[in-house]
Amino acid sequence: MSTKAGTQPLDVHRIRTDFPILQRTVRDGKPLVYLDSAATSQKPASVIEALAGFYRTSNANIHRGIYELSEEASILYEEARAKVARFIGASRPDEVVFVRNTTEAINLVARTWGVANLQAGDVVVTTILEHHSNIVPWHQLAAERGIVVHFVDIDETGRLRLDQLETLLRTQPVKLVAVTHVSNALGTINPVSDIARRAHEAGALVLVDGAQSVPHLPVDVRALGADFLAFSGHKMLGPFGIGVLWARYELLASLPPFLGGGGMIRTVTTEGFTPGDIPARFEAGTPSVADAVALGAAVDYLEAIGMAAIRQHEVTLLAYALPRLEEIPGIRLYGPVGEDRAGVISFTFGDVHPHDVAAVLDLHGIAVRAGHHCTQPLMRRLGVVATTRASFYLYNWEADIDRLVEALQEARRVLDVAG
Ligand code: C6P
Repeated sequence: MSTKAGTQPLDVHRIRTDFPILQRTVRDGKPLVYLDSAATSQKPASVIEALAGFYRTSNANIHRGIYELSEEASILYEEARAKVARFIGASRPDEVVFVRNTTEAINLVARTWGVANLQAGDVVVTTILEHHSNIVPWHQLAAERGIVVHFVDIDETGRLRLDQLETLLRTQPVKLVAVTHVSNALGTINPVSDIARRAHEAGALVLVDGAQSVPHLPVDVRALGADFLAFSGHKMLGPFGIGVLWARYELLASLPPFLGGGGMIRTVTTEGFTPGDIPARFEAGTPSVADAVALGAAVDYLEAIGMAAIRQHEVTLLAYALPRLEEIPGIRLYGPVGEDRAGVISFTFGDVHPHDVAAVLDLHGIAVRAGHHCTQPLMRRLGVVATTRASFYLYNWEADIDRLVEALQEARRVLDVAG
């Protein structure tokens, strides 16, 4: 059977056998229901093996040794870069800078492009949907350099107020629009290519936080029209400790270095240094070679399944989950309903604290996240201190949602939630 998007439904049975951790039990023998992929994804055996295999057979420092192992490690590292570049539609591999995570990628932009280009009074526009990692670096520049940070609000459905963005672009000296592609708390998929077009017309650059989009949707940097894209390997089946900053070649080549040290220079004298070429200029010190190689294996895995099929799978799960959750008395769901919604469901449950809801679900073997999700401004905007959040990925299936709904029904009785 073909789905609406023309993709084949995922064979989740088979996919689940690729993820060793999904075979384990938790809390006295209960099968694990993992609904926290927005925090970090689980890893298939091929990724775990790529990581271990690198250390077993190819471990050496890169770009330094003139011996076979080092050459091999260097080739594997650069092959991983090329895979990531192809995966996101980059024009060339050297547009991909390996960093530790999304947070570091955004800080890199603030500390290089921001410091070189932003003066007192210049405006960075971000949004109320952002993760702290796309807020705090701009607050830091505001404190240090006197830039001004403006926040685009959301409407009652959890979608961005593009009219506010338009007004800011027309009336303020906006130099950068820093926006998340997908909200980690509400699941809102922002119209980033539209935002980029508007920003560019006003002469501003666009930074896209792709932490929650690159793992879950087909993302093509050219179609997106972004100038910078930041994302983390650990949310897309890869290991911790590796992430990506992508930027257009000419833009990246115009930036000063980020951290100083080995690997990022062309020459060093007692008087000074000249920076190296990109991307090495931004990869000071020994990089996370094995993690990059394993990220390459994660990209192979995602490409073999197909990003359109993964997206369609999450749409199907959402369509199954939302009406079932809505039926539970006392539950309040947040986020838009429609095609611009990713597989993230934040909710509150009567006046029970979200941590207590998550603790009860944990007793059923269900892993969800509760808290502010590193989006305190958004929580304040919604008038809550926290939410409970279930998030999906390619290895989740309807049985996981059935378990969640059953556990919430029982939690309602245990916690005495008013309907
Ligand atoms: N969100 C969540 O549970 P790092 O930690 O650097 O890999 O990713 C930061 C980050 C940036 N932007 C968005 C939209 C994110 O969702 C995250 C990470 C996790 O929602 C941990 S708070």
